[in-house]
Amino acid sequence: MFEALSDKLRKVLKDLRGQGRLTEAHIEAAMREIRIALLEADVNYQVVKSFVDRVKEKALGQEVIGTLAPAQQVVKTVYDEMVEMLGGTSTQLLFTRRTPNVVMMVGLQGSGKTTTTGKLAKLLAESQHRRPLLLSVDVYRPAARQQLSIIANAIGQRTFEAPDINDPLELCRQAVRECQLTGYDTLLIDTAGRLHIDQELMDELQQIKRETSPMEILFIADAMTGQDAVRSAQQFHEQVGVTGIILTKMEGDTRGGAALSIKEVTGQPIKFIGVGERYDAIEAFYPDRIAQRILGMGDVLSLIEKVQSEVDEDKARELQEKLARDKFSLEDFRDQLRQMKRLGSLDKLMDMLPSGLFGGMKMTSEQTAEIEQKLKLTEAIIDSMTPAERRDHEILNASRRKRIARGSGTSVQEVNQMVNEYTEMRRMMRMMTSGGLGGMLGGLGGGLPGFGGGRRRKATKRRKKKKKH
Ligand SMILES: Nc1nc2c(ncn2[C@@H]2O[C@H](COP(=O)(O)OP(=O)(O)O)[C@@H](O)[C@H]2O)c(=O)[nH]1
Ligand SMILES: [Mg+2]
Repeated sequence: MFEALSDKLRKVLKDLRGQGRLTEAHIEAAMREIRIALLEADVNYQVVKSFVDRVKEKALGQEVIGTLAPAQQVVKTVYDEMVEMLGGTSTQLLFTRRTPNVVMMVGLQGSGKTTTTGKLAKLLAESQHRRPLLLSVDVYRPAARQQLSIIANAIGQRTFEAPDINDPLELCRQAVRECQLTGYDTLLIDTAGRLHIDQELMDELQQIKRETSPMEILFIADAMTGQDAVRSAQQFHEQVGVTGIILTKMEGDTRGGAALSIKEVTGQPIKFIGVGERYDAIEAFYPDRIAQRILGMGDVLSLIEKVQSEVDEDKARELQEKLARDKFSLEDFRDQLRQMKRLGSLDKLMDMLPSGLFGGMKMTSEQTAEIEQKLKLTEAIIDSMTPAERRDHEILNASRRKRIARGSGTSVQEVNQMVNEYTEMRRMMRMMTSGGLGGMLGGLGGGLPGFGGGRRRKATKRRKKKKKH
């Protein structure tokens, strides 16, 4: 997917990052290349134009904010705008409590409607606890209904069968009734396709829509047909009104023109992509992940890789167990601090986080410097403890604290504060032990001494909110 475009864009952005000082001319040149790369990827001309205009305006207009280098800012702008171009946030199928919720699959012949109906049924049944009934109203081709039955069989789902009925509307009526009688909560209707758009088909789809009041009308398009897919999506949308798009055969589409244009042209989001002939080859569509894939968002990905390679898996598991059993000692805490230091400066670490993470939490360089100073103090204090003290902070009485303060060149007050923050952090970390990387980063951004309590709580809350989506 997107190989050609990805190669080109990565090169442009790498060159940009290689510039010592970024001038307007550099940005202009980069934008020219990005424009060509997008057009070569078969992205709609208007979409390319507005994309390049937006990036250029932001890249040229922006001041140097915070700690991002100018080239990084341009990369980030390209990324942000690409996420927008792909649809912004990911979009789930909408379901209500009505029985059944109807999902209509529409599109041209050969686009993948029947296959995708099966894939979607499997996905909904297996990962969203829905009970789907499948219905083919493609009464024009004898093999069409049989094809859906075979697929349904293969995925362990049921089709509504009424071989004697050849009227699509009557089939819909009966299938809806069947759902109501037997408790299927989702009716997936695989509609007939044509090689080209014709009015007869559009009329039929409108009638089915009126008859079944679908929650979702999904336009299925073959991604490999590029701008043809975009054009027919637009026409179907005008005539029938679609609520979302599924692009099939994405795994074979090296250019990506349809994926990059269809949302902006039709206004409707891509909800899923088909990535193979198998019935599990369907994925929810996440604009941010796709943009990262295209741009090789090294920044984000390398951060994750870095964290993963530096933090030995076994050690992480051991740590989790300790946290769970409330055995996270000052010794472990110091290990954590050292591990963090190996990841690089806090500044660099924060830079690598995408703006979406933590709701765009950004620190000024003074703040990071302050935290880094504090981390150094913390390490010095722990260094001045005896192994027994590091294993069990409860034995830290007044005279021990005094000795530690002297040894680390700090004050008793600073030692007290550090110990308090450590116990508070222990409590916090216990609450997010199951967080994996998120928990780890949460620990980084939220649980560390040096952040005020208010900020810490806010960061945690924001992350929780994100998870719900
Ligand atoms: N490689 C690949 N093939 C697909 C995908 N989705 C559908 N197909 C194939 O496309 C062809 C047409 O699919 P079908 O569901 O019959 O299209 P319909 O005419 O719209 O119902 C079949 O050979 C499918 O196996 C996909 O995501 N990837
Ligand atoms: Mg079909």
